[in-house]
Amino acid sequence: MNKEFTVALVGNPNCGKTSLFNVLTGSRQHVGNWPGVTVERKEGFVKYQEQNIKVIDLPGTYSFSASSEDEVIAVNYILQKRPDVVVNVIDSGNIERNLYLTVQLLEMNARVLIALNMTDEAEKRHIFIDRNKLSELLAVPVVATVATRNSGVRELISTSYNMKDTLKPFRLDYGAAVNELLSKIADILAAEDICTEDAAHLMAVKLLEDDGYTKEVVQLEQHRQVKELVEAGRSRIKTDSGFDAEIYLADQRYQFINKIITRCVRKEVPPTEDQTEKIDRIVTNKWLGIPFFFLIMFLLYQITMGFGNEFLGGYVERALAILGEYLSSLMAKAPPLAKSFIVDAVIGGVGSVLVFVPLMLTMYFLISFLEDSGYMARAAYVMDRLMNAVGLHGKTAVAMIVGSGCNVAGIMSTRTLDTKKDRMIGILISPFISCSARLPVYALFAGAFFKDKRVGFFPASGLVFFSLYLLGILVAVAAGKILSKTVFKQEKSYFIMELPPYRIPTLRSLLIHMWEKTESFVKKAGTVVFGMVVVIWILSVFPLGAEPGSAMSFLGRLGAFLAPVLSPAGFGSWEATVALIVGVGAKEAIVATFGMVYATEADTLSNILSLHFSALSAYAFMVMTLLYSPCAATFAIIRKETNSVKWALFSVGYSLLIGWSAAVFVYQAGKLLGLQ
Ligand SMILES: Nc1nc2c(ncn2[C@@H]2O[C@H](COP(=O)(O)OP(=O)(O)OP(=O)(O)O)[C@@H](O)[C@H]2O)c(=O)[nH]1
Ligand SMILES: [Mg+2]
Repeated sequence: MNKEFTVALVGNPNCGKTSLFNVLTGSRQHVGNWPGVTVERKEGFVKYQEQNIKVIDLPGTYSFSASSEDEVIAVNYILQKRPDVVVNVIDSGNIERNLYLTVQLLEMNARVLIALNMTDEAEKRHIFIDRNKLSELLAVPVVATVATRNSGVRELISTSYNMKDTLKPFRLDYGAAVNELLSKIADILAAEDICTEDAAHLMAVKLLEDDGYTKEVVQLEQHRQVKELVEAGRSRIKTDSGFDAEIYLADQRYQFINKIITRCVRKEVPPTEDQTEKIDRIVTNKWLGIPFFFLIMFLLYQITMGFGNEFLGGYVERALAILGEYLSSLMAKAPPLAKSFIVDAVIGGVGSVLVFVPLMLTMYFLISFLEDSGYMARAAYVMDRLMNAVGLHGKTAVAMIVGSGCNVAGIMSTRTLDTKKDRMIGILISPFISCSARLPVYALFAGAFFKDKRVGFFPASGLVFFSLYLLGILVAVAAGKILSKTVFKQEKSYFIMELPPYRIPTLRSLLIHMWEKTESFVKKAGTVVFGMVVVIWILSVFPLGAEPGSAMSFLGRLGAFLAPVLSPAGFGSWEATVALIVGVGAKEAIVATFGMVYATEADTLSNILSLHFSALSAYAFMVMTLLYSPCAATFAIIRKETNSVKWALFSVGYSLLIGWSAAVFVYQAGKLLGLQ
């Protein structure tokens, strides 16, 4: 069998790598119109002439000076794994900046193929690139692509495959003296196996630039001879050119790029201001930006609740009720235990979670729209000011927005943060963000207590959602502020986020994203949540002799034992206690647990809940659900990303404390104010 042929997609953030990866391999990886969507390496396959070609999607990077975790993943892969072909994806509208990475790829002897992506957009902006000329000047093949329209993609793969035997070395001319010095350093790096022969030249350039990441990779401190050469070289450049070496080298690189650009790019300046700038004058406006962001999130929750849950969800609820009745009539003569399993655990437990599928569909459709249109990047940009005011890094805002889908994704997105301090804070505060798995809990209670109530034009339930979302952000920001003043004291780092042009999302990509997320919600309900429901169902029917599902069952006794702790928050019943315990596994399971312990054939769950809670204690319960503990999946990712069980446990401990205190505060303050 032939050795596997590997093609890696490499390029600046947000240039369309994942879009190309998806059309090439038929995958459904997350695509979004903001830099930093992909933070992990992904693999897929494409068949070409009976050969399976492995395609690798990587996080975006601007250069080989990786500073954040996601960039390190990309750069390490290219340096160490040596894919057969590097497909350098370029955003044609920003070719100058994108070529900066290209030059470095060429300097490390990678077998480069350029994919000039987004040519549609470039043309709309009157930017025309002569790709034959570009190919000639850089001596690499160039293919024009439009990933979103699947154009040029076959050519991309056939060209990659057919260039497997050609590789021409590339050397940028930095001036005779520097060239000589670079060869000298590179020779030692290769001879002493400090890095691979191919990477040696680029590493030498980067060392002269005093690049921190490269110094770490080649362990410069341990190689005296190289270190001395580098230091001597840097001071020589300084004396000869009058500039620091990094400035001199970057300048040479840009001069080279500019020469290329003048020969193969034609820009006709568009006569009018483009759409993006017009929209941004309002959306990123100093005064209007933040209110606009909150308005968007407010509307998001209104639509999710009003249209998704109450309108669409109503149909699903009725359909499931009919199915439930049918199943229980089928089971009428079955043994009581079997009947209880079907009615309580399956229909009551898992069924009560599935009612929220329309809510998920709506919410993810809207979130995808915000991501794909380019608004997400603006949200981070405007929130940066707010974040900075409390000493947090602006990109933390991305974690907060992504986290409102799922906290695990939010935590993963902190990989784009540059310093360890910012990253740790981002990770530790992400679990406070109200994720979509909490929505079913809010929706259940809102259905019981705030249904059909309106505040002005808006459904009260939507306001409840929004208030919890705001509370999540508030607590996250406050916790971040405290952590940055106490545990993680360090100097401030700066936020740079490129604002991509607005793009009209393709319906296909919105539907795929919406479906992917909802599918995983349904799968989770059928597996993890179902598993938990089975366990608590067993605990609820034993010991034999005690009435199943009563306070005397094992489950009831466990709940009753811990319930007094929760009494000050207004929900000290064994059922609520058990639900919260189970919810540590997955927040949706809170709904499933109520569905199971309160299951009856006669009445809806909402109606039964209104017998056990007041509107005030229901709200306190929602606050608790929001804040009290990261779920099991979030715990696991905190452990993995911080590489420490201690920090993961810390996050559980401090959020339990915060969640409990907040719930007690809400309930007690509410009572004092005479609320019920
Ligand atoms: N008009 C147009 N849009 C494109 C094209 N390719 C990608 N896009 C859009 O560009 C945005 C970024 O696409 P991604 O595939 O997520 O980019 P990426 O390079 O993987 O980004 P990161 O993972 O953040 O580095 C998305 O909104 C895509 O829909 C293209 O050829 N034309
Ligand atoms: Mg990507």
